Amino acid sequence: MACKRGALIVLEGVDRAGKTTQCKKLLEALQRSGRPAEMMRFPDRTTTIGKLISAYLENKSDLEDHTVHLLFSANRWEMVPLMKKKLEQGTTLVVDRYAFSGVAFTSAKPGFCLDWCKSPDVGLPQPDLVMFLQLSPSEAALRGQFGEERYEKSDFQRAVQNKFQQLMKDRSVHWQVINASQSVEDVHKDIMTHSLNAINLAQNQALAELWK
Ligand code: Z5A
Repeated sequence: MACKRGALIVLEGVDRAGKTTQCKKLLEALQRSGRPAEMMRFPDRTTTIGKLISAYLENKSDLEDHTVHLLFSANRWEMVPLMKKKLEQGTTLVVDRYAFSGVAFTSAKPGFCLDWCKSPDVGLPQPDLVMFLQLSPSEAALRGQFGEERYEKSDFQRAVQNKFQQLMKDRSVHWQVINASQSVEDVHKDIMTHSLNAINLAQNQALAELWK
């Protein structure tokens, strides 16, 4: 490796757990401390595939369930060359949702198993750290009503939470559960500590492939 690589850091969690708030704070803190860092989010709604996904989430179009699952995965794969380039250049990537959301949301639908849902994402860049922002449904409710998008319903979100719990049993992924019911600042402190450790460790490790 010509230079020390950046770390791939993912934030996952249920609706309103604070993922976007914390990704932005982590990005700012890393940049302030002089560490090269950029943020990405999935779905990335700016691409052609992302626009199809966005219309589906906004209930402006209907897509068959397998089809939309594969589109979410394709939306990650289309970013892989850029992700690898940035990581190799030493830039840490802070990512708002990744393949774990893909699997948790689709496998919460009737007729889908975890293994089928994981298969299109096998081989994606393996995150160095996945922080799961844990928040109970009652605490999430205090943060406002659900929006208008397709998956924003409490029964479905509970099923998604169960699927995340199943995914977190997999020791091949470096999971860290974060108590997201703390104040924004306290959550940030926890996230910063774990992220700095991951950045230090990643520097001397090759990037692995997810679920391989
Ligand atoms: N999806 C999928 O099906 N398959 C896939 O492969 C992928 C995704 C990648 C994308 O939504 C949808 O696509 C998502 C999963 C599915 N569906 N759902 N539901 P999105 O990415 O566009 O939006 P989101 O991820 O659903 O956002 P969110 O979960 O609603 O929010 P968040 O990012 O976790 O939280 P936030 O926006 O940072 O904060 C929410 C509110 O809480 C806000 O008012 C904050 O000011 C407040 N907040 C944040 N932190 C705190 C603390 N600590 N205390 C008090 N209040 C707080």
